[in-house]
Amino acid sequence: MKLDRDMALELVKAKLKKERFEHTIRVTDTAVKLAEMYGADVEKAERAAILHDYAKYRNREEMKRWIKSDPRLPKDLLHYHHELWHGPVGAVILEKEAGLDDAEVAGAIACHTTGKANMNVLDKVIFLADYIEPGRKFPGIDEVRGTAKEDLDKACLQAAHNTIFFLMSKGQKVYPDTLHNYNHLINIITHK
Ligand code: DGI
Ligand code: FE
Ligand code: FE
Repeated sequence: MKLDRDMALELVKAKLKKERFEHTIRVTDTAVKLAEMYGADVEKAERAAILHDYAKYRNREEMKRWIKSDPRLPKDLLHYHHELWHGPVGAVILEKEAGLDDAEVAGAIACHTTGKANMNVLDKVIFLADYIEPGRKFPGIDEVRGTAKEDLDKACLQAAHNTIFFLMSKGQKVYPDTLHNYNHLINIITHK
């Protein structure tokens, strides 16, 4: 079974609350624009954006079971905030439950919350679209939106920086991939 655009929309509409579905549509519009600007596969960006929060409202115990049982899911997730689980778990259950058979789309969904070192252009588009979609009101967001028009790496770096800053200000743990993403983007930008 191939998961086409309309099927993907139906699928998430059934799983998400109204506001979350509206966020998903805004992320999708933003991701398509970014993909066109930065040369990512537009259809894959659209599909990944539609599906990125598919597992957002999954039962926490169920997600825990997936993390424990699926060899592809990093076990260290269990030691970090459950908010981080819906991306990696979503990627796996979309393959098992919904016939998603595109590793690049699944990969972008998996890392959309934290980022990771060495993201490809599709990963970056989804990571950034989720951060800058027009409904977001984070501190410093307008600067990131401006940068997103000029430099994808720099905009991702600003988003990662802001998220780490926010987590530290609240005394929260930072997941290693969140830091790996930040460090990797610093390297890219200093060598440009
Ligand atoms: O699912 P969304 O709400 O659309 O957005 P998201 O998937 O980016 O999740 C957002 C939350 O994830 C936000 O509250 C910040 C948080 N987050 C991102 N990186 C980390 C993190 N939380 C912790 N505890 N650690 C991280 O490294
Ligand atoms: Fe998310
Ligand atoms: Fe999201």
